[in-house]
Amino acid sequence: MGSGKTIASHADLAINGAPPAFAEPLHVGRPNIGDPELFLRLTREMLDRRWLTNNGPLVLELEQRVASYLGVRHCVAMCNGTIALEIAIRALGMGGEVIVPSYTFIATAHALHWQGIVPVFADVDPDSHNLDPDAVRRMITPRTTGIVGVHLWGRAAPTKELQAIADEHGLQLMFDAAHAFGCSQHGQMIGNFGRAEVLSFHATKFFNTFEGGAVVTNDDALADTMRLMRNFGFAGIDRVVAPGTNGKMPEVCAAMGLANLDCIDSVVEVNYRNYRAYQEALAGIAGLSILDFDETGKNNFQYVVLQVSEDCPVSRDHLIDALRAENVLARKYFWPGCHRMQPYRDLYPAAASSLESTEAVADRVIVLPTGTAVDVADIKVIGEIASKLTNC
Ligand code: T4K
Repeated sequence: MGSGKTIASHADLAINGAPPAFAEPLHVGRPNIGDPELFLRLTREMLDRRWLTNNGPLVLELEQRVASYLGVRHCVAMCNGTIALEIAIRALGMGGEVIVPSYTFIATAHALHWQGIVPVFADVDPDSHNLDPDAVRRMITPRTTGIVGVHLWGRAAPTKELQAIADEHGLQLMFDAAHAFGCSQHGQMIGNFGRAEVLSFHATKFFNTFEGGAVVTNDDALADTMRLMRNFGFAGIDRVVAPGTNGKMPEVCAAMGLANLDCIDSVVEVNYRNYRAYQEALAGIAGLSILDFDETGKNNFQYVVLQVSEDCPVSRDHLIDALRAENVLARKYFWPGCHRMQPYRDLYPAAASSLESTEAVADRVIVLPTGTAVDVADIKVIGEIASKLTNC
């Protein structure tokens, strides 16, 4: 809730010494809590059952409900999205070099590097922020084994073009769909593209299980392999048939997922309302624009992405500082790009030369607070702050 301060001039801005517009911080990624009573009931029942993890009934129910929501054959629930990525990458037999965007959360690159695979960063399309298929083609070498596309902000990557490249070169294709639960492309739910897609149910995602994630796939054998890998390679009591890790989702996380699943439509409604309110509040401000979504398909609208162009009278970083002074904790996701973070910066110093659009996009984006903890009145205040800041 806003503090009620009037923003009539520059002097009213917190960056110029005035009190902040918001008494409490507005976060990007404040968790949405669907049905707390259902969560508590499911948790109580879990405690009574004394079945806390290892493929318990709540995890099985969540897997079945997520799979049917997405229209996909298998959902393999995991302890988080990063382990889900690692397991999917390994189950697909990727090695050598794998092509990924650099403009993504660092987990996408780390999930490869962690397993001794070289992430080869391909540039993005500056308009969509997703992988540019031509750039992907340019990065293919004899050592390339796969492509990990990312549906950034929940906006689908160019799945058809990437599948064509994968087919032509005999590469594995999977997607990091951490942002894209509940989104679609060409009438098909995300979760059905490539050989597998990875979801994140982290607390900051519009649908959360505290920590959690899943790999979804239509490939029966791949799902079996990933279930083995998730549970140390156990194929039964005392029988280990393959190397594995511990990627299991605990029951309490599945309880949270089930309590949130019934409410996702109402969360999406709030996210959509906020997205439209931001568009309205920021309309007409020189140099600022909200990245739009294709409303002919399904979107979760969980990220409101503001782009600050070169003709904006103030810099992106000044805007961030000024918003933070007002207690609007906007973020520079995914600045500066994985290739400018360690260890990749030292390992692959030449990568930057082919990532011109990645750097340009990373330098102009601000992600704004949204979700059920943010209301339209808050967004109007943020609009007034931006308007005063840019009206030099
Ligand atoms: N691939 C992609 C493309 C991803 O974006 C991610 C995760 C992954 C893979 C990996 O999935 P997981 O292994 O995480 O399941 C956050 C999240 O931690 C991360 O899950 C997410 N992407 C990324 C985009 O955002 P940070 O470092 O920005 O988180 P943090 O701690 O700064 O939290 C963000 C804001 O949310 C803060 O202002 C505070 C607020 N917050 C956070 C938590 C956890 C709350 O208000 N309550 C909370 O409980 O990475």
